[in-house]
Amino acid sequence: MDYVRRDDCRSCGKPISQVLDLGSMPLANSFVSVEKLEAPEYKFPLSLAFCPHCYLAQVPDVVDPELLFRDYAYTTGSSPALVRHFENLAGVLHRFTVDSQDTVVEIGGNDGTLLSFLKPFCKVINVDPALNLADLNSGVTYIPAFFNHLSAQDIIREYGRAKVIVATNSFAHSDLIKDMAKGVSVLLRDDGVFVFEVHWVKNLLEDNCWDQIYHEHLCFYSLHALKNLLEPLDFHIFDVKIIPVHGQSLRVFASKQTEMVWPSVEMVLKAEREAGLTGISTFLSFGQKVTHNKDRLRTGLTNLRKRGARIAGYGAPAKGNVLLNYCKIHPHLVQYVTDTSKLKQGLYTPGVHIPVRSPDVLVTDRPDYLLLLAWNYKDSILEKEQKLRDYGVKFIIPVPEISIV
Ligand code: JHZ
Repeated sequence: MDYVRRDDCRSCGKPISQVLDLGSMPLANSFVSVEKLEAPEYKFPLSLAFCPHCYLAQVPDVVDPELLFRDYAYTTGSSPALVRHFENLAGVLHRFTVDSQDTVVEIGGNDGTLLSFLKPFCKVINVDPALNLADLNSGVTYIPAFFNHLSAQDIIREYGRAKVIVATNSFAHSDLIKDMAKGVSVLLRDDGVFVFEVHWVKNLLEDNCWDQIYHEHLCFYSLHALKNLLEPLDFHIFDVKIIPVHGQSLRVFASKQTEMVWPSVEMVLKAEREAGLTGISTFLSFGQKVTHNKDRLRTGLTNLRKRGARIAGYGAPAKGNVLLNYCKIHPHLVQYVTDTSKLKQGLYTPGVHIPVRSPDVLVTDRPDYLLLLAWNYKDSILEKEQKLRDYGVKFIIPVPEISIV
């Protein structure tokens, strides 16, 4: 089946409650070729739910992962800020791999950006279901598979157990998160460390970055929810860092052995309690804020167009496609979007079918406004595009509140 909707929590199994309905949504990374523009597209309900028992915020709408991840348009290496981030993370992981025979396994390692920084020092394996990304992983062992307890056992048979297992965002991409965690437990050496990064639900709510909600992102974790998920599986979360990635993310360190727990863990838990992340009312008011943001953005763009302004989009991230579709922004409002990824250029955004072009077009065609869909790189993009801004091009930042710079 292509789609199922669950009414129980994927972490604790108890009933969940819907807090936001984003309607029928195409798959956020399924860019469309010109030949397929008239063909039917996959669209599925998209909503957010909260589990009042273990505090996991989650998308209950589960799309077959074969449709989502086998042919993947997103490449990490297309965003220089992210490449720098992974270089930094590689430095952190390198501290846990003292021996050149140690193995680092990455779950969902995409184009191998992170592992490329580690491959001079240890053995590196990328387990990622995308069939189209294998060739980008030079010098990295690439296993085109979904990570679960079965693939973990296959890896042990062929390569042995891992000193480090790392997952950046992919730990939020699976419906079967307990199975993924069990796979980590099987594959990880007893003295090993599981390091993962996930978008922090506190940031989702406070910075109103609702466009991060799509079928790939099935879990929006708090540290509370992560402890409730991982501790019964005998993991100890011993450290956590708040990092400025995709808004704000958590970098979590867990092991199978009891380690000294750093004060950071209690600090994050305290911040979450104060932010109301263990109560459903916080999530319900977020839902209302999202509807308001959608209405304002659509009205604002419509008014600009009525006054004759030309608007394009900057970046074609997956989240941008959620924003364009939920706000019903068609090519009559935003003529085209630009993206640095060659895999996206020449295609059309899913659902609303806005053409994706190379950023080079902006040198000659200067629109009046650029809707910043890749808002998570705002600072670096505004700096990089200073010349365009000097020519009078304005950037529209859609979240947390609409602003024009
Ligand atoms: P970016 C991806 O989401 C998908 P996306 C995935 N599901 C996930 O979990 C999250 O990451 C975490 C372009 N760009 O990183 C490059 C420019 O054009 O926000 C990218 O296509 N010019 C794995 O897709 C896109 O924008 C620029 O100057 O929301 C950014 O995508 C820069 C900096 C980026 O992730």
